Amino acid sequence: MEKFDLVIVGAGFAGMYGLHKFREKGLRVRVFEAGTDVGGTWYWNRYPGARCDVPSIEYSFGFSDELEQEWDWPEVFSAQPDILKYANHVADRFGLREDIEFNSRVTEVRFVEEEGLWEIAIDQETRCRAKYCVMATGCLSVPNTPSLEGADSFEGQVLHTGRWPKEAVDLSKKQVGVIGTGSSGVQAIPELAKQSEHLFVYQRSPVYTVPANRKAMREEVQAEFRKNYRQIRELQQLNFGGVSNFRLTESVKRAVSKEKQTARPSKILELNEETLKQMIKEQGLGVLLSFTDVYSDMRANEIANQLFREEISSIVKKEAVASSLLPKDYGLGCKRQVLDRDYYETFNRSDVTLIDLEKTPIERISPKGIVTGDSEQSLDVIIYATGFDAMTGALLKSNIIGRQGKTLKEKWQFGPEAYLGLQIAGFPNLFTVTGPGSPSVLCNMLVAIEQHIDWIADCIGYLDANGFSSIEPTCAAEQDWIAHVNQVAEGTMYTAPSCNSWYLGANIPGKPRIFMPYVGGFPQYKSRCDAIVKNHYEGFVIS
Ligand code: NA7
Repeated sequence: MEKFDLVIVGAGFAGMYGLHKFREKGLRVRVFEAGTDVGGTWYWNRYPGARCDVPSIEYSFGFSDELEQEWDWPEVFSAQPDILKYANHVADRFGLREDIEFNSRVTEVRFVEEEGLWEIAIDQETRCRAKYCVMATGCLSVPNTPSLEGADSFEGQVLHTGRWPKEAVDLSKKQVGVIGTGSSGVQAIPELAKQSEHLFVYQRSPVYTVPANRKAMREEVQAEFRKNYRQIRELQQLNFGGVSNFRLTESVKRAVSKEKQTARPSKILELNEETLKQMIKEQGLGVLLSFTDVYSDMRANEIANQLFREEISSIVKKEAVASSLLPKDYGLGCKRQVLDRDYYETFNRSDVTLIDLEKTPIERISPKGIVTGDSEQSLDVIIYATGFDAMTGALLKSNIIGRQGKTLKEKWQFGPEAYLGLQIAGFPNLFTVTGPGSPSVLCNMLVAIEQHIDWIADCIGYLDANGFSSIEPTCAAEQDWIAHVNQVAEGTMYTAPSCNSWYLGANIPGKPRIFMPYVGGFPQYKSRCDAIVKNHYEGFVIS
């Protein structure tokens, strides 16, 4: 059986950077990836309209000056094909593919206690062993396909946004149904409407979405970024969500230097309705997201929600459709913010029909289409834009078995228990990248990934340099950390009783309702990780 120093599961951005970093440290590394190429999220999510909701400059690696200097982004917010191109460039530039096995799904990760090694099974056949195992399996990588009665009987084509085919999908002259109006649905719907003969949108919960920045990257802006990358990366480290807001910072500086300019008010409760409406008119709906009290004060939240609803009602021409599109049962800030391009305008098209599942739920899928209430809609294609088993899905699906044969599924039956989202008690030398309990999805993922990989690399370096063979957290440290994660999430919009989000696991029937990411902010999290190291890996058992 082949033996490595370290195995990485997944060749998305976390696995790619991990491979580069651990190899640099002199380790013999092997990566296993289920897809046929690198890119993770950006490999699988090829649906029309797929795009990143973090600016291109921020959503890029900061570990290599050369990489930064040689890469240009065509748009301020990147589309999926451009991010995938970047991932491929990184793989080529750093010669990553030679240590990645593609088409290789990890089906079991078992700790062989007598040997102190991890044994990794690929496609239930080949096995290899490694001292360290790094799960770089992503936070949103296991698609959620709801079990709807009769789903298998459908005779047309079935697609999922999170598993979109590589080959072109021809929707022209097709009656297409799309289920789901989260980020993926909202991004895809305007494009699907253009491509299909008629689009039927099956909406269970309306969404709060604001127009995305659609600007092309100007040469002088790219040049400014290129000159200031070090400062950008430093600012990212200091920002709550791992974004530098570099140009914003510059323009704020310029604004402040002009004596007459005053800083933008930070609280919605400080402004009257007329002023707010004027601000929306001038700066767009997104301005509502910039007030801090919208996320912490229910009154402020409802003012923003109401202004949002009024604005949408003015875009959507048919009153009944507008009314269905307005979220009423939960507030802004509960779910991950969605950005769109012409989402609401799409519902003014005559070839788009909204089916409000709150009024007429899906009864079943028939061989010919979707049955809601008494009516059956004939369809050629059904597209599931129904999200993911987030944060824990991919880890649990990998069948991880720790000390004394205890499975991760058993350990996490009441919700994920991990220390810093990096390690799990009972699973020595196994690391999770952006695992539950870390800022992960509440942070710029690339910043979160680099911090985790660097931390793991330093940790392994420390173990190897000092002749230690194993590290794992204590149960007490794990419990304390989880208590802290819950405590900082309490009282935020994320955990409001009316909120049902994938952050809470609420999108998957039977999944324990627990707020999974760390909401205390990236800088606070990072300084905690660093302090723990300084304190001789406080909370970990090293042997
Ligand atoms: P999301 O945000 O989980 O959205 C999934 C959508 O699918 C949402 O509208 C769900 O309605 C809907 N859904 C889920 N199950 C069903 C069933 N059974 N029937 C009808 N509708 C259903 O996933 P996305 O892929 O859009 O986005 C995930 C993240 O990826 C996003 O936040 C970005 O970070 C990138 P619900 O709201 O649960 O009522």
